[in-house]
Amino acid sequence: MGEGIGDYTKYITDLRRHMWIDGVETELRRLIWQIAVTGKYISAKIHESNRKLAGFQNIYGEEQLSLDRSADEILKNQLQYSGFVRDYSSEEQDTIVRIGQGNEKYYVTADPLDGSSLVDTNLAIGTIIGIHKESMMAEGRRSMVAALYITYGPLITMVYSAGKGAHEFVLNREGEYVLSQENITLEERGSIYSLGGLRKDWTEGHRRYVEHLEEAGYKLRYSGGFVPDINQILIKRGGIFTYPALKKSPRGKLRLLFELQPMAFIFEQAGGMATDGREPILALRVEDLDQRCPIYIGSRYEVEKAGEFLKDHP
Ligand code: AFP
Repeated sequence: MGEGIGDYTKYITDLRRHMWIDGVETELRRLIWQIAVTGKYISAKIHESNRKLAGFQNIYGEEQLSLDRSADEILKNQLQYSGFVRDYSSEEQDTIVRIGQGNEKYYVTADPLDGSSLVDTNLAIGTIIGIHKESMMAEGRRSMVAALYITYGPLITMVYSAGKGAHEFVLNREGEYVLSQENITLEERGSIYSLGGLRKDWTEGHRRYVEHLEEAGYKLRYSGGFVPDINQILIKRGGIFTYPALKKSPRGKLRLLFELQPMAFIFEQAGGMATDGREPILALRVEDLDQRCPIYIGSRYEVEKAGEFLKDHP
């Protein structure tokens, strides 16, 4: 029998086949694939790191970059001249960097290695990516076309959405991303909560909200790594992650552009919600690269309930 299309696709790794079947635009498909591939190189860097960070020298007398900066270099180099990326911005860059010729379709934001302070404890960490079709200094809902995160844990997994649902892939022994969970959909409510910030710094409204969850028997799950903590809420199909406004820092800790927008994009695609306690994250305009923002992200019940408590006790 001739090599029909059905035979051909079995040679394509699941990630590319999945995006192709989903009708993801060709250049976006190739861009997501290129970024997913960097996950392998970043993972290799994590495993080769010998617990030393920036400022140390390796045996050749070269300054050893911190893992964050190494991951950023890998991503930027992979995307430079890809033909798809006009501008690149990341937590490791002071400004938006023009890495293309200026006529490319997409703009990429990155938290190249979030949670890097956890590496020496061998806890899971991750890479967070946002893909925009116009300048990233805008509302996410208008500029974003895709988002993905890679979790470096016992397995390397990648969750992406290009606006057609949220899907998880696992990197297999052959170095291919194989589909593990398709069209992930959150329940109306969950049973776990992940709470950032110190209790003594919480506002009255946030404290009352947390007490409400505790009275309802929610289980605490918090590692200090945004990516694995968020990933747990998604894979367990519900619950809430929050890093709230604090008395001394009303904008909280996490960055709107590099951390919150991509996760909000994915969670909305999975039927969840993401707000700053009042407004949807994707409705907020990015005013500067380092803009921080409180976050309530997870299943609908918990995010809406947070809004009620914060409205009654600002
Ligand atoms: P690092 O990247 O410096 O490890 O910070 C991780 C992080 O930005 C995010 O991944 C966590 O959700 C948050 O900080 C944890 O903050 P706390 O240490 O204040 O709980």
